Amino acid sequence: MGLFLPKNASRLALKAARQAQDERRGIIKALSHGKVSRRDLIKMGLFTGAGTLAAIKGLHPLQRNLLAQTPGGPGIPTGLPPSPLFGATAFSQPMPRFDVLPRKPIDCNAPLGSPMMPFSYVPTKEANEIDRYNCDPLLGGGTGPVEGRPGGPMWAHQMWDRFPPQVAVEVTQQGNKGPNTTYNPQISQSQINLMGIAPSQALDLRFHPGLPVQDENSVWTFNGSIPPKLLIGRYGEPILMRHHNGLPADVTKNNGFGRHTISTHEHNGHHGAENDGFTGAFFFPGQFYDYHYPILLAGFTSMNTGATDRFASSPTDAGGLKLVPGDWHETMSTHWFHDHMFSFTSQNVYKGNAGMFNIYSGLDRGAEDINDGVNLRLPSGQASKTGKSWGNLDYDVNLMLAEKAFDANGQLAMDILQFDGFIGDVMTVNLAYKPFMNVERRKYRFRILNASVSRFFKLALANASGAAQPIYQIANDGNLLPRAIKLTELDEQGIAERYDIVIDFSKYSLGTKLYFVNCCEHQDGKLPAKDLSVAQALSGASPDPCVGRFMEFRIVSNPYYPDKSVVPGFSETYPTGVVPPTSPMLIPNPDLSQLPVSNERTFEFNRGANQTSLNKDTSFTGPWGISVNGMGTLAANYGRISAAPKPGTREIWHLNNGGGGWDHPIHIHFEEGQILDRDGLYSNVPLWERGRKDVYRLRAAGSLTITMQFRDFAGTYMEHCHNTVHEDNAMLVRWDINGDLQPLPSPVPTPQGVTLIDPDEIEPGA
Ligand SMILES: [Cu+2]
Repeated sequence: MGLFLPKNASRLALKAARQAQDERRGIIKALSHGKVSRRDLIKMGLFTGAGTLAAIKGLHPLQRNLLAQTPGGPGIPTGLPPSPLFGATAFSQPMPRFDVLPRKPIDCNAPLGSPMMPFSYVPTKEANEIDRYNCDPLLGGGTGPVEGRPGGPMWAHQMWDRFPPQVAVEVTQQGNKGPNTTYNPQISQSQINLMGIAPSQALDLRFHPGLPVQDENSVWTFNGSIPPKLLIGRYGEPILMRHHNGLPADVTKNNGFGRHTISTHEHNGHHGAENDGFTGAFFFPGQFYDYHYPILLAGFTSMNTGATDRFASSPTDAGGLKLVPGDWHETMSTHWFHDHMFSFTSQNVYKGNAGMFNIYSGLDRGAEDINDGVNLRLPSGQASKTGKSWGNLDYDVNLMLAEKAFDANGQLAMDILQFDGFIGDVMTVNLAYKPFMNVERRKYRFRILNASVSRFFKLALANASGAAQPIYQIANDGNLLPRAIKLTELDEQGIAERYDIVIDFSKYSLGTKLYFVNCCEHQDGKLPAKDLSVAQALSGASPDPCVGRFMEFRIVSNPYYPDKSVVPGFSETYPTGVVPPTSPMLIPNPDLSQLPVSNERTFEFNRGANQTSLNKDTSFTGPWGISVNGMGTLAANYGRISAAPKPGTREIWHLNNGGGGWDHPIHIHFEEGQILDRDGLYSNVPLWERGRKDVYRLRAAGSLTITMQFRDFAGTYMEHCHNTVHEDNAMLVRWDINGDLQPLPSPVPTPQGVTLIDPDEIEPGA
């Protein structure tokens, strides 16, 4: 295994690995506490100029003396001791469903203390810089604005008056504050019984009942608890999510990784840039940031502006449809939100800053028994049984995949010196180590998120004898596909990609067990080493501890009520991997063919980046970088504008992998794109990538061409690798939409307020 010694490694090898880990701890601590920078480490000779760790004994995880002792032969590097499991076994704990964040009605004109004003400070269009808080001496003392959003009109909520918040959600980023006593999965009692976790029981923050409870600063999650949090929203009902930073003011209180400043990205919301979690718009302990999510169909300023199309709609509480403006072909469903702190995203997301966001629409309304000619009736639950006309979660299940690593005490651990990518050795689903899930004999929808730092997954569903079972993929990233596709295994799933699938458990008899199997083997964090067959993955031969079964389905019950869900294109008789032309549509792609292409840009993702900026606040040096339009490969500087598409236009972007030794899942914020070719050919684009996307896996030495429109909102957005270690070191560019106005300023946040400075570079051709 690349980063982890196998469990059967010799005692000598394990001891040496632990020793090396201890020796690394000092430097990791200094780096993580900001006492030294990566730049300093290069000067000290601990890193090579390219930013990789120099091979110094005790520092390099891939020490030569360990290599020789590694079972598996020479050439397979190793380093970290395997995570202890304290006897915890696979499939011995039930899988927790997500914990749904409470929603409260809000009227921002209501006075403080009134029922329609659930916050202690009234949300404002421009950042609240009037109300002040006393900054902790560790944050420099003095006072700062209670809201950490950059001030002034440039960072005011766009279209605030047109789309005033109707729903308030309040959440706090914090360490483990003790057991969760407010767990609410918002599923029916029958499903709670089936799940086997009583919400009334106080849930300790640990990855398995047999594993240690996490220390306060080992994990930093939403509301300082597990299960992970789910935000529920629907089109045309603006949400104000107030995110409090409740992390320690003392930057050294992080148990070795994680930065106490945060910026929250709603991936991939069609929102104003002030709500996009810009990497440089982070906020400090003691502050909050108001994120305004109006939840609008892209194109709402130019298409279907009168809201006359029933397909462009949102479910009402009464079971009807509220028509909304915009293009219904842009309807989105499965999102997630996570930290985007400049150069600390990987650590913060890994530490727990990740939640999911289900967006409901007339098409995808989460009530399978409402037949109004618009609702696709995907598996979810029934309004007539639950009284909920939208957003039923009984048979619509969020799954967050992320592998972790633990130190000798069982506390969450991360090696932040792995600049090629960090992979863990303990598989979790919804932050639970290899859980099981009891299911009924009926159709279920699963919204599968890869929330890893650097690991790709490749999922198959296997029965107890190892035979692959059919899966119906219905969505890719946030978007329902044009047509469902029957598969026996999914494609590789890059970091941040979401695959929504349907599994039909009705064809299995009671007592059957099925398994999710990961077939993607990693040896390091650069790229998948190989894709295994299901049989190979199940054989136990892979040195990667995250290959093989990681989740067990137990078919334990007949349907609680008859399954009324519909999956267009669902047919047992369809062959695998094809879409018959007669197959009914889910959501056809938006038609861009009539729009002229106003610009083409090329982004090449490379190693060996230069940093041209001297601004320590906005720039970061690392081995990874991006070359724009054939110019030099540059390391991240969020004060540099690399592209500036004109509002209302369509562009073509070429995304090229500059090397064969790594893969990059490239994420472009704000707009959904369509893939025009892979390696030059549309025929190379698999069926499941022919919908809309927001993460694009390049594959080793691969390239693809995409097209997007830029519309409705303006501001400063990003494009980056979503291997978040690559992103942090420093594979990220900023792009702006700003019409003909002058270049937008860059924020430089401090606890005492945010300074706006001029962008220090504009790339030629931007
Ligand atoms: Cu990458």
